[in-house]
Amino acid sequence: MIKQLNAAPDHAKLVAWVNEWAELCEPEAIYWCDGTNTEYYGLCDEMVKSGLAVRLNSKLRPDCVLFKSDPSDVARVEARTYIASEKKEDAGPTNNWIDPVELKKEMRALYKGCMHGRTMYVIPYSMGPVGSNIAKIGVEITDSAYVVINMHVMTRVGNAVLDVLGKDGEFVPCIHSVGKPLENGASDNGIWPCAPMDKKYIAQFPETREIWSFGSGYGGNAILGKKCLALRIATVQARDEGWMAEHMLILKLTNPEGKVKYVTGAFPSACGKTNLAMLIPTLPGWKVETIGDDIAWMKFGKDGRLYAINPENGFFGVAPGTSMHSNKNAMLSCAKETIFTNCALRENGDIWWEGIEVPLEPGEKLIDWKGNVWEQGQVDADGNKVKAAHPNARFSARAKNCPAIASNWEDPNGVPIDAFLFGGRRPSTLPLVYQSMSWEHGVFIGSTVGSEVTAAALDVKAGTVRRDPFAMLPFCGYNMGDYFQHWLDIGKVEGAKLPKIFCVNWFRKTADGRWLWPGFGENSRVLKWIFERCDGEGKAVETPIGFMPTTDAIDRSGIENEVTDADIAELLTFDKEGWKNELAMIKEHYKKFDRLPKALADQLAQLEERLAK
Ligand code: O2Y
Ligand code: MN
Repeated sequence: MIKQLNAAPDHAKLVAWVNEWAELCEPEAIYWCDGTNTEYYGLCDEMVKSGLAVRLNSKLRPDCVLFKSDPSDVARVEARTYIASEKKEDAGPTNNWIDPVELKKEMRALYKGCMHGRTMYVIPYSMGPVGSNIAKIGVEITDSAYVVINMHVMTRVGNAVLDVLGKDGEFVPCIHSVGKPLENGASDNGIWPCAPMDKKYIAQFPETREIWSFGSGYGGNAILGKKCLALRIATVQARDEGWMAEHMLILKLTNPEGKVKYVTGAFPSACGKTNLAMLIPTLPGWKVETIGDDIAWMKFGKDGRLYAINPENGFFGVAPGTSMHSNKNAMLSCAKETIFTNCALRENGDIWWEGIEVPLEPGEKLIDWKGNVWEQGQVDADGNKVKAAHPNARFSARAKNCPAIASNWEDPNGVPIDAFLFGGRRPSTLPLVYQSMSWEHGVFIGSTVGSEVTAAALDVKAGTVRRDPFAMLPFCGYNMGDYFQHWLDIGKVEGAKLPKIFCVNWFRKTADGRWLWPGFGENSRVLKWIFERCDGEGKAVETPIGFMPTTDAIDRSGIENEVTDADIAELLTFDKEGWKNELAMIKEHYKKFDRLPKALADQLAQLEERLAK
């Protein structure tokens, strides 16, 4: 008999679905999450007691816990992430496709009895402010209390969501198990439970809008509201319902006169997306406030503008490299009530990671993310530096604790978007900023986003660009060519007052490898030009790639010595030869897509013509 730890809600379909999974997974007990602090801290206490978590020093880091994962379970696993659409071509050439019927058969066998000795938690959650007409409801079943507390931070959980669901409301069913049954009264003994790599599956079923995840307890593999629902499943819903689900930050930009613009931005990983969302402007009088750092859902309002909500409730931020210098607001967001994963533990009971810019005591010994004693400068048997924190170590911090969070970040109607930014790490060719010539040209820019990869790291030719269109390659739940078409269709909606589209590149270097642009808070100078362009102002010249600022259009007051006249000229040069090479690379990139819209092929041809002039 499965213990019922509390009462099930009055929603027949939901209860039947939970019971069906309970029958298969055979948990010891079922618990319906209510979303309260009592529940959250109770689960934290349980995990601290059982050795799965460490409570941090409450004076230094109040109400914070630290987890260390299994070394095999430290990131999203793209190779085990599937789009299980009925037809392979609907997943497209850039997704891992798998037959849904076969997969369900295989996964059902894995789920059989997988929750022995564990509690099955049922988490009703809302992506977006509860009750917003842009928000969506999901219900995640999981056997991981770590997932429950992360869902508390990253989504809105509990009774308020059940109230919106009522007796028959729609929800996206999400099933998750760590895939480690506890037989005959065994316990985890403080060891992060997960299954071996070949048993891990993160599966999205776009036609039936289901998510099935097995074997991993980490991040986007297990916290199913985030990448699985808010992107992979939501992209499909957005396509069918005429809205947009994007891998974009949302920021609120206020000028010295108090005028506001809302800007979203899509960047591949390691481009400082969270830093931009929480930027502290160096330009006097300008203000940036955060609406979201990772995902934007946008719907047309009656006025024809796109209104965006952040479907999330927190930040699942990369810890290494985050410091009071690189992102003060992120550091303050995780000053309390935060879940840390795979960070190092200091003797004083605080966390530490590479790049935190907090000096350690001389000779101080830490516990590294693997649980070993660690000292600064430590090297392994091959002479490589041992890292105290895993490079993908994370903080799960509440958005409400971010000092830069905008007062209207939870507006259920969303915020009207003025500009879309696309960008990548491009040491050459791409200027600091330029504006698209049209919506279609902007979609072309989005479809070519990418970052240059370091030749040494990947054994590739220097200058190779890894393309990540719209920063959506791992997150689009259907054929990427159809997704491009959806963007083009959005541009044709009658009466639409669309955001302007810009490409930014904070990562330009000189030929001898010097950064040309200081980045961080100085990026506010580029945001200022974007703000002006949205108002039909801001000096620009038309070039074959789009509208580029004149060299005096970027406000360099106070940084003229750091970014010289020569530097800004280089940052804003149209590099014809570089672009001819870029064109050839884009042609190669476009060959990957089986359903490339004609409008994008036309954009490519038009660029080629302009470059030939
Ligand atoms: O490794 C993970 O599971 C996290 S990945 C992630 C987390 C927060 C925001 N974005 C991402 C991403 O991969 O885009
Ligand atoms: Mn992301």
